[in-house]
Amino acid sequence: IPISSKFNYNKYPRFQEIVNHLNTIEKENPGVVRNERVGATHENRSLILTTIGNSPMGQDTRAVWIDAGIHAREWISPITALFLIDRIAEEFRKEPYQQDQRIVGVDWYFMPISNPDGYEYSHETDRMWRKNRAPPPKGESCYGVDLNRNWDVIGFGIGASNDACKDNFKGTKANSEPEVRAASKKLLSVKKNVRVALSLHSAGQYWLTSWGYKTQLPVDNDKMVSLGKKAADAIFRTSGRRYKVGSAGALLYPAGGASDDFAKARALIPYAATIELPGSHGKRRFVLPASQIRSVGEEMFAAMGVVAEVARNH
Ligand code: ING
Ligand code: ZN
Repeated sequence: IPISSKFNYNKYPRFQEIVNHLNTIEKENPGVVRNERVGATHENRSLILTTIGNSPMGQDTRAVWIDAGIHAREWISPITALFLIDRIAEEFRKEPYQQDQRIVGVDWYFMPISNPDGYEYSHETDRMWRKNRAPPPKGESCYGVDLNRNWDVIGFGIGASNDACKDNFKGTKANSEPEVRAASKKLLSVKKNVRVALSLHSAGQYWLTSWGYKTQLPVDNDKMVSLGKKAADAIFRTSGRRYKVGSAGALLYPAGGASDDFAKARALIPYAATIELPGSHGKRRFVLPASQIRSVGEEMFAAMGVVAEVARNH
């Protein structure tokens, strides 16, 4: 069954609609797709890990890890993860001679919506909300921690704020947030076979390799950039969009405590990157028309072929 008939990818769904569709995909792909509740948010929403693959237990099949929706207002991120889950599951359903062997040759771990409280808040109250909805620290009145500044890894605190009212508030300490605790614990538990870790954000069309916390490049920068360039080529061939490739700290701004640096420095995943998906311009840059969801999904699926191939051969 093609994905098109199953879900409306012409609008941005609410959190519950995402969860419902993940459950539908799980039901329709027994033995291939599995959803697991790996934690709960401050407002008690589920943090979901979706696993795709049919490799026998105990076999060391290479894997890819993808988190999405860490930032509330970057709506294109969770819906792209959902599209990829749909599209990858579809690939597993095909007859072997029709399958993209790169896609079905690895296991996939997705955290498709890593900040459900913030996502819902950005739908209901403040479209430009970025953080989670952590209650204010003692003696303060502002809500929310930047979940891409809270991971317990070298560089924590760099390019982040101590001020609870700022958009890049790092939290009272590393790993203070339930969303980060759940994701990082799960990544550490599956890291053995994971070769590529990606974090989906917006906006700006960048493939940003680690390090994020400093401008200096890692010793294995070349191989990470080379994957980024191959992925950017696949994207360009699919949609005509151009993504810039380079290290996050050098190309954007140094920022520590992000999920990609955690994947590389703590989970020791060889390839780590943050992908800035397309957006609009200026103040509304996180507001991408819903009519673009499918083309972003298709270009990212094309990139996933390259990612899976590298993961499998590393
Ligand atoms: N951008 C990322 C951010 O967290 C980033 C960019 C990632 C910088 C990793 C440094 C390290 O600020 C968005 N759009 O969130
Ligand atoms: Zn972001």
